[in-house]
Amino acid sequence: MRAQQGSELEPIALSKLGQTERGLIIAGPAHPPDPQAYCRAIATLSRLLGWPVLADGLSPLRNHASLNPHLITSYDLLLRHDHHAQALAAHQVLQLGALPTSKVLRQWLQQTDPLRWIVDVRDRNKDPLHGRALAVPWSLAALVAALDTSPSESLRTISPYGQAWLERDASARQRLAAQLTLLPELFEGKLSWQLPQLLPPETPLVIANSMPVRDIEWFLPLNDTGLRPYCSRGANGIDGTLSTAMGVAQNFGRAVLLTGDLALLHDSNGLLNASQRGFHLTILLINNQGGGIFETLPIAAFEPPFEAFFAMPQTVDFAALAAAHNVEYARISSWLLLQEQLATLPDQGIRLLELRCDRKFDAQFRTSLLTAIGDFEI
Ligand SMILES: Cc1ncc(C[n+]2csc(CCOP(=O)(O)OP(=O)(O)O)c2C)c(N)n1
Repeated sequence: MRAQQGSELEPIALSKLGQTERGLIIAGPAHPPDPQAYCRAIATLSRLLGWPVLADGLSPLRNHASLNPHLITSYDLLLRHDHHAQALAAHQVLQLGALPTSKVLRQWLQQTDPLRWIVDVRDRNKDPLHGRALAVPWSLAALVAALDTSPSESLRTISPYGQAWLERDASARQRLAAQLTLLPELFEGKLSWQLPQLLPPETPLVIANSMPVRDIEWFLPLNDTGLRPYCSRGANGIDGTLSTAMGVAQNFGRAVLLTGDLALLHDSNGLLNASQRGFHLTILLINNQGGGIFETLPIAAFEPPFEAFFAMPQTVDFAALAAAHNVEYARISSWLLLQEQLATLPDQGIRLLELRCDRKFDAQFRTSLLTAIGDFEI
């Protein structure tokens, strides 16, 4: 079934949607002009259907958590385990926009094959999984209005299936917090977990591809800071990252960029004339000396050629790079120092804050953490 732009939802779709308690809403990346209205609309959908909401790290939902009591953030960590994956299998999914990055989520959807309604006003192929998907080229507001006025729909309480998700998610989030709270190491994942506590409210946050976008999905906790996440997923390129952040900072007057070293260097000419800009940008540089993402590939066990040809460590002196462009620089060697630096953002100028991280330690720690968090019985 393909619903037509501007038409009523086809009766078959409207009557089938919500005809199961084993239903899920998946909210992917979104940059709505009014994030609160967007989060409220999804909260209404969740209540109308009685379904919980898997909230991507690139969705505003996580950062307006009190508007919706049915948000799930640990889906990737839970679905790594067969007993959760089976118990939580869905019959129907309402997918808002593109899918989140999580490979685990995508594989689980492929294996369990729920009927999916993909709500996206853009007219293009929206299902990279090529599964049982129905295109709904409607705005979120139109969908809410259609479901809200349908006589067959009334406000529901969250389903027992939804409760099962919420309980497991709460346990996983607690276990994650217990692991990360006192961790002294500058672990890359802890940065994503801590950012809402560290940044001023409503900070626009540009997130680079590679591990930053994944760490945000795995670790960014529910919060009410109104943080505004941006990421150019596109073809997942690491090109143009700094210039994109400059554009976001220009738009909002200030922004923070979370980036790896190779992504920053790919676009380091974005710093040209940086000191003359009328906005502020703080660059949070995770310098783990190369592409940490490749540490999880089988090739990482083969040395040579792993370091030289895959990880590609670089030896750039970032303090000197910053000085060359008249950019403020600070090396961040502790969480306390980072907290002090981020408590308030300057109005103007570019700042480069360098966290030197241990690529191999972080990759191993991340892998064991991601497995351990969902490793519990309910
Ligand atoms: C334009 C472009 N070139 C190459 C790649 C392949 N690639 C994906 S991730 C990555 C490494 C990124 O390293 P870094 O920015 O330091 O982040 P980390 O992996 O350490 O998180 C590369 C080269 C890409 N995605 N885009």
